[in-house]
Amino acid sequence: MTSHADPASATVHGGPDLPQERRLVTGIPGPRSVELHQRKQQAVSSAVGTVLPVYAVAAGGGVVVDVDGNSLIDFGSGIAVTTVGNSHPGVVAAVTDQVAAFTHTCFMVTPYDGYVAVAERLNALTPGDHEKRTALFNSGAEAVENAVKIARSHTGRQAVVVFDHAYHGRTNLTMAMTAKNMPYKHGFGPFAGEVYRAPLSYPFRDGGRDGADAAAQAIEVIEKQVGATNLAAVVIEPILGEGGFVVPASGFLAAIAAWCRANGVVFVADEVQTGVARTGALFACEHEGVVPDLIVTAKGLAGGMPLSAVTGHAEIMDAPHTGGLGGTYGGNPVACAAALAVLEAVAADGLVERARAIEATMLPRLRALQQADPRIGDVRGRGAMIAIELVRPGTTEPDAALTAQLAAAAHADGLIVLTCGTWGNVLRFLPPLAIPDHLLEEGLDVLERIFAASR
Ligand code: PLZ
Repeated sequence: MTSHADPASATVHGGPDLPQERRLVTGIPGPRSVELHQRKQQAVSSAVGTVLPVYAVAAGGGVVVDVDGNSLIDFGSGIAVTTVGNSHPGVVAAVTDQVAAFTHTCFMVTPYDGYVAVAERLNALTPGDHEKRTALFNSGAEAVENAVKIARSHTGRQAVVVFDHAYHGRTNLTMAMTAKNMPYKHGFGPFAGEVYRAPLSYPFRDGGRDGADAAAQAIEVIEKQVGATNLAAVVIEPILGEGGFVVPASGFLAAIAAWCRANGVVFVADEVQTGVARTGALFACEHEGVVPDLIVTAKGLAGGMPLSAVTGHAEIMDAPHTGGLGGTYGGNPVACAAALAVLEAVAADGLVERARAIEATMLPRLRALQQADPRIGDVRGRGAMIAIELVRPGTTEPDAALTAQLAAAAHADGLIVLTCGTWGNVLRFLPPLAIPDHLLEEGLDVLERIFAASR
């Protein structure tokens, strides 16, 4: 503990035993958070933003507790990471044991079982019963980059196709793959070459065009502007994350995947945000019956420990030369121990079903809200990945100001929500799957209240 730490925080334990309640004892942010935030501004680059400057001391189940003793309902999961719940007991035990045994050897120097076990689990759990291999990394962006390296090595081709509204990360290659300029790319060029963008199926904004039609349009762009024989990989989020929780029309993904297969192009599903039970399937591709050649996972995989993976066809994964993939920390033993505990919890706690139950609670209430409020243009999503797109009534014109106002109102009322979308006009909800029903309902009560108050 440093001299700056709040003495009270040392005695606070997180996890599901935290009181599962929304409790506001100060304004949001409270005085201790305000003080910490002033320190942050003096010490941390101002380029690292903060959605909600309440400083956490504990979290678990469906709440985040701050330094002032406020307990906020969590509809964010640290951006879709704490899917099994913060400080899940199984994760805490596995991490504690591993930390006590050894923290690092580097898998490329003297390997260990945990890495191999995570690879085996991902090979078994990801869609398709073909022979698979996995490589582990630290962040989502790093894994996406590696998927591209693997696809290039396998195909001997260079071009990469991504889609409108895509988000794939903030490293140089993944910035090029990400669609939105502000805040992700602005002033940070030049970007990596050989990245091309195709149109996406976006039912709310393309007149509900059917999936096969939208795919034909994307394929036309790819064939005319890139050429299949130049193309190493198509990389797509099965449900968009930062880009606005867009669910492509049914058939879109399958048609793109089939075209890739017919043309020797590696089809990569970026399931960094959607993977590991979040959408009411272990992987979001499953909703569309799509088996990707490579699948990228991160976020929900290790309960908050930094870990990401590329999993796919053995012959694709084995294409790069030995030593061609790696990194000092990739597949760190503590992160691997956490991932094994997460995957166990997903099965033991029935979290795929839990995500579906969360959808079944959220969608009807949000759709009822939409009936009463013409500013809600669209309610969409799957599982515990649900969003509201806000527009000027009777149009599809994005309303970012209203979105920011509603997010701030939710925060002030003790509900953590995030925004997203190319136009910043989407309110998104990503509760931990460990959230109890009464908090899920109360979070929805808060949303109803703030929508009513803003009319
Ligand atoms: N691919 C689909 O959602 C990360 C980014 C938050 P990293 N999304 C949250 C921010 O503003 O930086 C993400 C994603 C998809 C890749 C990534 C990148 O994952 O672990 O943040 O690198």
